Amino acid sequence: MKNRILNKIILLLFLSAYINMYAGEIKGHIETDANKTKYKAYCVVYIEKADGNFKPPAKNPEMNQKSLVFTPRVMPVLVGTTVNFLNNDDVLHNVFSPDACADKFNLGSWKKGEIRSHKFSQTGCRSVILCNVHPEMEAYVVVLQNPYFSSTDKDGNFSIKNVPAGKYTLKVWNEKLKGPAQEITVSGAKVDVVFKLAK
Ligand SMILES: [Cu+2]
Repeated sequence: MKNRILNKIILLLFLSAYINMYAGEIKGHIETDANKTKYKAYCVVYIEKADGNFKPPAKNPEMNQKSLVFTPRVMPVLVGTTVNFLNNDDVLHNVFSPDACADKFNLGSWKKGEIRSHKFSQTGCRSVILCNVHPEMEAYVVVLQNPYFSSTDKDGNFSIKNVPAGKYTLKVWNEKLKGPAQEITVSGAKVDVVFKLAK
């Protein structure tokens, strides 16, 4: 009996080492029509569902307000993450979201150099972030089930590192454009993916 348990433990240890050995990177880029290239920079590529208990980062990610612009415009976060909204302008902003999945939060107004925060607790929420004072200000927080996600760079490139070996559904989110989900298998090597986005 003891031996059997021991064998099981050894098998599990080997299995987890094996899986780690074959963790890989998902990388690729976004393609759009020639008149929609600006959206390449504002995509989130993410694994829809992964096994595991994931903890939000110890340090809250920050969404800056500078020169009447939210930066980053699109922020992917693990569910349970608290986002800090930092006012870097001489004027007051009033940051809020009308979305129920983000508790319709309204942080009020605060001075330059100060921070107010909101915790995003609903997986699947794509919360628009707005300012009551400046209607042109707009950003998005994309709330995800696991930490295997990537924002695209200005050319639409993305990279998700240290993904455990396995089969996954890889998705892309953009405020305006859409692209089909892709079934991928991670097994040590790099997985190259191209998403073609359209309206
Ligand atoms: Cu504002």
